[in-house]
Amino acid sequence: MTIAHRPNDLASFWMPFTANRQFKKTPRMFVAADRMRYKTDDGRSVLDGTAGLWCCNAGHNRPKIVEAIRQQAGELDYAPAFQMGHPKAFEFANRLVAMAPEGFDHVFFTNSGSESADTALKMALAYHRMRGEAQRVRLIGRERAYHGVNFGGMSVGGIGGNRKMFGQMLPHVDHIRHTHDPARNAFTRGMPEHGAEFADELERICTLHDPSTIAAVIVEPMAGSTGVLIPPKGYLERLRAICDKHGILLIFDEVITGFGRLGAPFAVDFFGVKPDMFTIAKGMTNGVIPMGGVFVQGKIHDAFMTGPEHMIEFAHGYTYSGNPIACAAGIATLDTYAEDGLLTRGAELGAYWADALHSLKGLPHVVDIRNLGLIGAVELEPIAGEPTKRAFSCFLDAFEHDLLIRTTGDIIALSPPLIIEKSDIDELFGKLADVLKRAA
Ligand code: PXG
Ligand code: PLP
Repeated sequence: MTIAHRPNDLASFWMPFTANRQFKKTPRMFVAADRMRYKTDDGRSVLDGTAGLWCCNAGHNRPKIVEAIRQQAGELDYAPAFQMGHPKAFEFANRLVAMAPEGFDHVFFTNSGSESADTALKMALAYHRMRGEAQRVRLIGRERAYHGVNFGGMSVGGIGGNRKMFGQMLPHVDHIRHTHDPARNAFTRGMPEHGAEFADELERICTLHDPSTIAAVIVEPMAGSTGVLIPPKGYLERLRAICDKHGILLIFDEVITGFGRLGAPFAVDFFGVKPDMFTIAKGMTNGVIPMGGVFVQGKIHDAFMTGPEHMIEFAHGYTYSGNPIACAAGIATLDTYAEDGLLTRGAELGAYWADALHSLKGLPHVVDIRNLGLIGAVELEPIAGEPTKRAFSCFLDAFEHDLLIRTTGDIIALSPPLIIEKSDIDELFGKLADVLKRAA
């Protein structure tokens, strides 16, 4: 086939989180996308099993979103984010607050999940300082957590490979253990039974550091990037109780779980546990335009609204916070989610999805399968001495057979657009079963 869209020199672009040398020897290029399918530069149609990178929740090329972006670009392309406003930012914020769980009255805009994580951490530190508790400087994360790649999120993050090259990071950070416990929970459908007590490690850390020095605990309510770790029953409630007891803020990172991924608008709705703040990105604009945000409870926002009125209350923000085109895309995204019923579609399809996913049990190398909402993970036994190689080979083989999956370590992660149909689910798991049967 012709490769008309392929650039003739791939050297200049240093690709993110990519095996650059491997990629540039055998490039994998998408040139178009519509709904559940990508099109490759050699004309193949590839089923999107990952909603891009967990972000295109309404699928691709959705007309309302495309049109909103076109219109906004021709009407108001950019307005200064600091000390100036434009109507779409306020409209989008109002729409978001209206759909957020009760109490999350304000939203701060960023451009990515990484910026959202760092923004939330800075808010937590500043909040305590505004209230006269400036000694609360510690931030607690969790092993295997992903909160993006900026210094704050990396520091509270817990994926060793993302940290080890970068020196000391933020001071005053500690981590509780992760919740993965395959010995007790392998092949669980939905939330695992065992492991609520892993939250008690926070109490130990409080004793060690003196809880009055801890500003915030940040966790993904369901850890996505590390390979889909689903919180054990009762675990998040216990974290909340320990934070409450010691006056510590609890931050949920909903960059992946937000906007319908679990079958409810947010993980806060799904799990029924309320943090003090939560971050969003990805599905906020259907992944089409970069945007992120932090929802905060009224008490957080209000603590800043003191002092002379001409003074800036929170010395933080980005050139593109509330960018008009991003806001227009976001509003159209929310309309699309509502029209298609996507924020609860995961609840309707979840059982069918889980049945299809768990039918892979017994195939070669499969040591665990996990699911929640429209998320799935298949954990493989690593090749001895060559971690990640088996899953990466599966990724390459799946792509050659017209299926896009994600892998992290030796875990295959699935998170399709929420518009997925039962026939697509059958196709996805049929293809994946063949991949696993061929796997070395
Ligand atoms: N927090 C969480 C919980 C995330 O999942 C980020 C922050 C960072 O967002 P940005 O927009 O800065 O990338 C994320 C991003 C994967 C994968 O395949 C996951 C993410 C990004 C890319 C790939 O697991 N999560
Ligand atoms: N670096 C320099 C030199 C800048 O002037 C700015 C913003 O004005 C930034 C970084 C931050 O950029 P952004 O607001 O897009 O995050």
